[in-house]
Amino acid sequence: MFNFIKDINFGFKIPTPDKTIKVAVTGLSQSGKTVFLTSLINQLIANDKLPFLNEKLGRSFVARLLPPDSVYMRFDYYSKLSEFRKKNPIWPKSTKAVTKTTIQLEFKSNYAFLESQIINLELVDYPGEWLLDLMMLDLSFEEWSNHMIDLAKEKKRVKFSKEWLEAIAGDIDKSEEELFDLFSEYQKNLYYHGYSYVGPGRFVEAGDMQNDPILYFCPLKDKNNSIYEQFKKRYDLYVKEVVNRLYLEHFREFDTQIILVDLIKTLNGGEEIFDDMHLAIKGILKSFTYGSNNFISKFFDLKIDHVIFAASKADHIPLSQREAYIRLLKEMIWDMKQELDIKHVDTESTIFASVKSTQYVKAKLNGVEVDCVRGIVVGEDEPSTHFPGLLPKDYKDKNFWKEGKFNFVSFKPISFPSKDTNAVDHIRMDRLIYSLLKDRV
Ligand SMILES: Nc1nc2c(ncn2[C@@H]2O[C@H](COP(=O)(O)OP(=O)(O)OP(=O)(O)O)[C@@H](O)[C@H]2O)c(=O)[nH]1
Ligand SMILES: [Mg+2]
Repeated sequence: MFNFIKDINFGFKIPTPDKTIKVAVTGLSQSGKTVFLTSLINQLIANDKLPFLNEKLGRSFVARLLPPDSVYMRFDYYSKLSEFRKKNPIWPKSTKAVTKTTIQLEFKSNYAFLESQIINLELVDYPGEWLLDLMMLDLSFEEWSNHMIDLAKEKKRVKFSKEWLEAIAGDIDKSEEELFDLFSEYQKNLYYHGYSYVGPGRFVEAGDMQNDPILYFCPLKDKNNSIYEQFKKRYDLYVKEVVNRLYLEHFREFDTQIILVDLIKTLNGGEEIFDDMHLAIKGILKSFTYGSNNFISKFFDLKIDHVIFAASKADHIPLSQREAYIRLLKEMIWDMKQELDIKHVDTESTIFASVKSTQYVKAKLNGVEVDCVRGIVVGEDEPSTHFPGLLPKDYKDKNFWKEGKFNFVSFKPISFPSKDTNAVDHIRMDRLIYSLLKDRV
């Protein structure tokens, strides 16, 4: 370990931590995990825009990024940072591998005779679409097939699944590869239309498994079909070789989980997209183990005892609608929170923006003054002002989905400051970081 550190000439001897906080940064694809991690590191190192955190902690700290360990790929903060520091920065690419980053925080004691406290904050970033695969670990091919076929027959999905459903009904005259193609086209189509509950992950984004025959399967109900056994075999292989390996390597040891939720996408997409995301987040939640609070589990197999649900991209929401945005998050997660409460898991819900890419402004709409956001829309060069629509006071009234025509646009990121002593503008990142650290420092 120390040889390794010496090799890359890290420049200082790394102190042993008094405590390590292991955080799984989870959320569906494009929910904002990678941007969150980049901003988090940027904020902690600069510590110039975290008033809430500093006030709550009551002690000063310095943060440093530690070199990678040998198991995980490194979260490449510095190349992301240099992209963000450009004059016209762009958002990072979708994540294709599991990466880890460790930030070491050194808290100075307020008393000269007491030593500093050292906390390692380990954070793991995932490709969003892999997370849903973890559900397959608990499902046999038969169970998975029943579940997926029932889902495909739902009214809202039939328009995408029709061709594939027809192909697997009755006597099948398509090849195994053709069936795979139809099913994966259906999944890609769902994804393209804003659905979150899609998968298996490698069917949507094959990555290094492009053209791998292991993928040539799809859900089937008819056990008498000659290809049933073959599909079952490939499913079992996929679960064993792809999903289980991922789980064993990357999903076991956490004490805290952040679940990022992209509510902006649901507001644009409407009730179906909201309900589908709800289903998908519940799916992710199933894959992690919760509730520790006992001596044995603390030592042998960490279990998550703290879950933070965080709605990202809050810079799309005018200031006056923040409360309504938090209520929408609570609407999304209420049943999951209830389940976690039963397991004595501490839950929180919050909203934030990693990179505040808009300004709050007022503008006249049909002669009425309304609160808007102003930023540079992706694909444009000059800033423009946007009124995204009005979030309701009460989400119980389902009419809101019908009436609410929301039009959230995608904004370009603002540039990160060029010095390490200045962090990028954010919304409530200091509260989120405090939630990660509280009770532990
Ligand atoms: N305006 C704004 N947009 C954001 C913010 N964070 C993320 N986004 C948008 O959300 C997109 C996805 O963010 P990522 O951090 O790459 O999402 P992810 O969860 O890592 O996605 P995967 O790697 O595909 O799983 C970005 O490309 C931006 O368009 C934010 O703080 N403000
Ligand atoms: Mg990512």
